[in-house]
Amino acid sequence: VSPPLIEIPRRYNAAHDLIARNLQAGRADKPAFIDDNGSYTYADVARRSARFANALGKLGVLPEQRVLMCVHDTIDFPTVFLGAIRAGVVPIAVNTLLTQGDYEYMLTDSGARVAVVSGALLPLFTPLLGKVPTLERIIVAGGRGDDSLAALLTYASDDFSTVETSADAPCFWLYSSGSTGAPKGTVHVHASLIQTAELYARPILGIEESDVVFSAAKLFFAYGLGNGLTFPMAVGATAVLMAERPTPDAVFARLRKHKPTIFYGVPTLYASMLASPDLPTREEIPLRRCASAGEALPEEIGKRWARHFGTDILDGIGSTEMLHIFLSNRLGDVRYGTTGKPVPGYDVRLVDEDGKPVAPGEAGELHIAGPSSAAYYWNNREKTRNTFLGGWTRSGDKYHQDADDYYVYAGRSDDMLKVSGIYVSPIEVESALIGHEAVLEAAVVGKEDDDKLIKPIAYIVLKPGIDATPELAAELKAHVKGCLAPYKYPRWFEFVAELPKTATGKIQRFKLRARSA
Ligand code: 3SK
Repeated sequence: VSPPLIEIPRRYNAAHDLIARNLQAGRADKPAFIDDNGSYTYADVARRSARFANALGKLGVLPEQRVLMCVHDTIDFPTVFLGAIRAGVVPIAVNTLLTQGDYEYMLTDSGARVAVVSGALLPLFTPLLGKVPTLERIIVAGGRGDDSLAALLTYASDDFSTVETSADAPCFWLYSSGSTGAPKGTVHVHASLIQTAELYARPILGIEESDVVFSAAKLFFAYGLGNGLTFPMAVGATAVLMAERPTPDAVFARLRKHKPTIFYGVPTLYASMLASPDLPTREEIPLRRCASAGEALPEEIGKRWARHFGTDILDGIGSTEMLHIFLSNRLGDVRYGTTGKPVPGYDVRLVDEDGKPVAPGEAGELHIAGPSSAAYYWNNREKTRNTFLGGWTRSGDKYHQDADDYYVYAGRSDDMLKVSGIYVSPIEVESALIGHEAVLEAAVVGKEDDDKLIKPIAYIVLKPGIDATPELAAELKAHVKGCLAPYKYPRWFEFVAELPKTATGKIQRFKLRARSA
């Protein structure tokens, strides 16, 4: 395992660094964030975060205690996230699309005393006050009343001396969901945010001070947090925030209005954008970099995007546990259909079920070692031990290397299908299906046939205006048989309106498996 490439001082506060570096560089008056209501300079971010840090003190929240934040992408997100970190308090940014039961679990598990919640989500949280014993107060982001974040900020002082923290101290958490079991509070330390910016954003993405960035992936997701907060702040760029759901139309409106130079999305979004008649022309938007993660980017989508915009999509993979992307394509070296090569500063290995390195070309589980790895899972020794192995972190993703050493995604370690005694990668079958002109999205899982033998079943989302017919199913079957080894074709086809996905765009195969059982 390589030594870290970037040294971080022992006494280090991540939020202080991200703010102070911009003020010291003379960027106080430069827009740091633009949301649907306005534009906020680096000085505004410094002031707002200082006010929130002071407000937490007034509420009696102490360093190392937790604040849960369920906040849409507006200026309130950086205010709360950075303000808490400056106060030595640990923010837990959670997915805004979950159920009341999920939030109850996270509040109970984390013991957060305060929750900051976007107004629209308040009905899910109010019943938890009194039910979750540790929860004392809910602050409403976006509102105007006595309980609002706006009121708290109005009455707090701008003067705040950041609490001294250690580079290795818990800084923030994100909840990571597996295919089974309760979500895990993933504890990240102060040094990790800047490591992801220095290892991935600067050298691989090539982000610069002059960039305007827009991430369709939300800030509560590790991918979005780096894209829309850490990376622009690390270099003094400007980030566009969007509270709305990232539909193609919502994204197009921001692209046209703010003209970002860097865009970050997930493959499903790229595919829907390309399928839309309202896709902006390359002349309308000065895009110079695009990134994708969350699921493997189909080759065809990457190529069509690059042809349309004249800019490649840099497909990569990261994880909540590693905080951001550790394997990626890079500028001038994009091989669509692969996730590229390791980001310098990270080591990767492919291992078999016994933890032994696989033979060249064979698929194995991807393990990663690098300086942005989470410290542990809160309250979960067993899963911590199972995931964090010495310096290595298990990803649960299967990869193989092609003849030129590019990494090719082969599904989750538990997704591979054994059909007639031979492994079939559902991803490979999906890519073949997506290559058919009628198919927008496809997901393949295993289903038992009459003999209780596993065979592939395909769930298909068709492009708008195309009818689901038995003839089309037969055509798709023939298409896959024509592209892949004959045993790999799906034995059944189900046409669906949409695929079940996590907030980050990953297909929830376990739901499809349950549906096909
Ligand atoms: O899903 C991913 O590929 C990803 C990328 C960056 C950060 C976090 C995640 C989960």
